Amino acid sequence: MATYFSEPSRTFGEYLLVPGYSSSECVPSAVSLKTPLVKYRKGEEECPLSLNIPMVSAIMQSVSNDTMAIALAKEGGVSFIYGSQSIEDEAAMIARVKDYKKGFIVSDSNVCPDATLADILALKEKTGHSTVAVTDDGTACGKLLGIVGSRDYRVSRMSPDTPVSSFMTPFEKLVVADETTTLKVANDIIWDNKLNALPLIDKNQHLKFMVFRKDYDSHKENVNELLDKNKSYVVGAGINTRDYAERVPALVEAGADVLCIDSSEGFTEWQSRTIAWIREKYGDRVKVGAGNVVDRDGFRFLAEAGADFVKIGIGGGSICITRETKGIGRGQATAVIEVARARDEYFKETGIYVPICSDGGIVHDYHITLALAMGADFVMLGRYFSRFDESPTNKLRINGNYVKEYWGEGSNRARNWQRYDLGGAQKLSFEEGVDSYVPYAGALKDGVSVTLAKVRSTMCNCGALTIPELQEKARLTVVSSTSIVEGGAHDVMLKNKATITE
Ligand code: RVP
Repeated sequence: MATYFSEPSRTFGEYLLVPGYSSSECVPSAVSLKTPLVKYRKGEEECPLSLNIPMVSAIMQSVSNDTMAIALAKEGGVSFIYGSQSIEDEAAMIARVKDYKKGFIVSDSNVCPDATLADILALKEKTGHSTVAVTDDGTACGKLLGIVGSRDYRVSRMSPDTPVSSFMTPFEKLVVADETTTLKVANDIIWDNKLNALPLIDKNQHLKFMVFRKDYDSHKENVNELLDKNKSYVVGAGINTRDYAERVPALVEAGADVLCIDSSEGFTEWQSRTIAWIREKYGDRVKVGAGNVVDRDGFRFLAEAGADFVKIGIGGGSICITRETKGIGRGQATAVIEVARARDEYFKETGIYVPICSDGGIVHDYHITLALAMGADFVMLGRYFSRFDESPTNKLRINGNYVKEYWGEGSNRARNWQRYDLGGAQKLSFEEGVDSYVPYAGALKDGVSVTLAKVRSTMCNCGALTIPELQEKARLTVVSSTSIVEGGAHDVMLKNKATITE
């Protein structure tokens, strides 16, 4: 006979934290959000790889590219670059993150000299950046012929088909510097010459980087940034259970710090085979997470297979329709609670702490705090990060509102069949995800800082200054549907929705 779970499967929105005592020392600025990313042994002084904030970005085409990875590592988290692309392209993204030099930007707005004013305006709309490099071949590393800034043209007085070469600031009039210039010297040149941007070129006049005046302050502000021992940003990469023998070596070679098997269902022989292959080839040197699972048995299976962390969540993602199409999954809160117990039990038995990640279904910022309180070591977010400037997707205006595109790996747009692969035909037989829009939310740095201010504040309300302390002290209650209504603004007329008539 089938097994029935005695508890219904619940999600984050059904829980609240009940405050505990907070002393005068329990203030948000004293909270540490440091958390382990990969497994460690009891007694080991430090986890081999930790996060400075408990957030990682989802292994998705519409979320985690190199731009996202750099932005998130600056804040202390890690992106897992999506694996549903060619091995070469994924490795190139990893290499770009590792090669990234703080303050030195590879120009993302470039045109040929025969481009027009209309092209400049379209590019500005797409990237949001007003400084455009004019290079002989229109690429970020072509021969630099000039720069177009917003002061070089007047839209109201110029025809849209005016060629760029007639209004750009030509190379002869530009202040440029050699590619070996340090950031400090570059910033001095910017200040001395009152520039907005300084192009750095090689000896053949080819563009290498841009240094922007507006970035000056942000270089100094990233107190939480997550760096490896060579001072490059830490980055993760998604892999699958099919082409790992080719993909893993390429990603390791490119410098990936941690890998994760990306699958909708992780309790499979395919995952244990993938981990075994990695262990045989690299021992413990290459770190690899696995998942997704939603219960104790799934966790134990992956922990015993040697996973460095285990990811939890089936069917809870905002773009995911797995539960509707296949009838499998589990409420995210229930899954996290059970897997956290299994993780603690495994730690007691073996002395090995295998971190767990709650993946998907974070709708409100406080859901992150709930996930941590329920035992997650960190959370993976897709929708949340897709809304920011740094996600790889287009920003559009729909019905007067700015939105960004966001699509699932199981949608026809991504067609990531390896994520849903059960060893059959190499294709996506039916969709398990949708293609959607999400409200645009500006710069990642600003969004993450507000989110984490809320997390720190709630932790203090629970009397906790660290994530382990929160997990120990948290007191959680299930809420009734009526009390959920009580939790929002109610029985008042919201000012921004009310129409005043005299
Ligand atoms: P969310 O943060 O709620 O948007 O969920 C993101 C998660 O959803 C991903 O990390 C992944 O586990 C899952 N996902 C990605 N694609 C799909 C799908 O197409 N069904 N689901």
